[in-house]
Amino acid sequence: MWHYTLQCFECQRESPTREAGFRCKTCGGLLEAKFDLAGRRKPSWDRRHLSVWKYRELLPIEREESIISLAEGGTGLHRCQRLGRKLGLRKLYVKNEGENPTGSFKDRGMTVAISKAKELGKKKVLCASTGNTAASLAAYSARAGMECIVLVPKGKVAGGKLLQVTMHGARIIQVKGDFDKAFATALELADRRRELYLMNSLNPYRLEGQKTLAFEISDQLDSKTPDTVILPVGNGGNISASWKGFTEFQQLSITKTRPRMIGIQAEKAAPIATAVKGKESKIRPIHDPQTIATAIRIGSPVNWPKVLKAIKESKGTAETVTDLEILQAQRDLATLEGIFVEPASATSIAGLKKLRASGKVDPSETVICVTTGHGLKDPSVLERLPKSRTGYNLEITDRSDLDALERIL
Ligand code: AN7
Repeated sequence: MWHYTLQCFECQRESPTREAGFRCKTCGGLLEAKFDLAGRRKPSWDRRHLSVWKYRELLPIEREESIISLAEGGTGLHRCQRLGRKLGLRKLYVKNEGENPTGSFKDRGMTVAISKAKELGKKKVLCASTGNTAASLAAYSARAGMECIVLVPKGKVAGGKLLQVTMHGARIIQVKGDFDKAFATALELADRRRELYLMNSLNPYRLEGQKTLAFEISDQLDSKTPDTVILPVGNGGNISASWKGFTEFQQLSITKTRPRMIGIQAEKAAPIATAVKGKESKIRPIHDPQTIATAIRIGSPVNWPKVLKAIKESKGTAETVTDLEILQAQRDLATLEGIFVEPASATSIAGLKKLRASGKVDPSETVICVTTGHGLKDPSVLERLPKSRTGYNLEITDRSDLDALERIL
């Protein structure tokens, strides 16, 4: 590990790296790990296999024995020619984060944050979640032998995620209301009971793990920078961590330029996209957000200052998509490319389609859509599929039934 400090994202004041808490003690701003990269060269990591821990010099873990891992990262960057043709793009790639151990990108951050929790001597971890953070934390805390408590919005978490949390032995508290209520409760709890270590994306160590998404994309493209990276946005941890990753690779002269970052939100859960489109410098939280993409059903995203800065600095933008557009994009990716993602992940594809139609993405661009979670997470989508896709019901009793079946095929 190279030397780093924890700094306030707003006032730049340094916090001690042990017992820093999750907000700047002076101004209440978000915290961020800063590696001093001036004069540094790229480490000799080319022969290590692609994974989160390939980049351990740039991860804030002091001792290798602290690392708790389930083999995260190293996900595929898939060239998508058939879908690209449909969307009018020559160079479209999907970085499929559903290939992580618990089926979502959250594992990148969780392996680092749980390793940090171990280094800090924590025994009990806590998070609020729309599902994937909870599933990931439940798995990693089991692996670390820690107690785990998750708060989720009651009745609004996809079935696969609930199954994961339960299977890994975490305690689930179902909170009436939406994610924002569950998060406020978790914050309060962590404040009252200091032995509970908060693992939401306010935790700067999680974002350090998540920045490896950008490192991997750069490595998989042989240090060529894509023009545009499109991600789903909920709390905004992933898009801001990815931007930090692209920035660090540029500082190390591994890449020459940085891509444009584009965030996609569901139409009725879009505080960030609304602020970006309105050129506002603050977001306005949304009351009672709605979308079929339950993973990103978030009205008051905690990382919004980092997201607005990433989008602005990168000359990117944000877009919204409807539930119908999300479901269509989910099916397009599955049928044209064999990649099955959950609805929240399909927003990156749905958003790209809209941005192509409005001319905000050009046919010659190299575009990466990040798909953040596996399709099996949310089996409830089956009920939303058109009848023509769910198959025929036939009773085969004699030859004439078989003849009828043959005629259909
Ligand atoms: C599949 O699990 O917030 O913008 O509590 O599960 O970094 O929040 C999940 C978020 C995108 C948004 N795609 O990422 C949680 C949670 C999927 C997700 C996001 C989430 P951020």
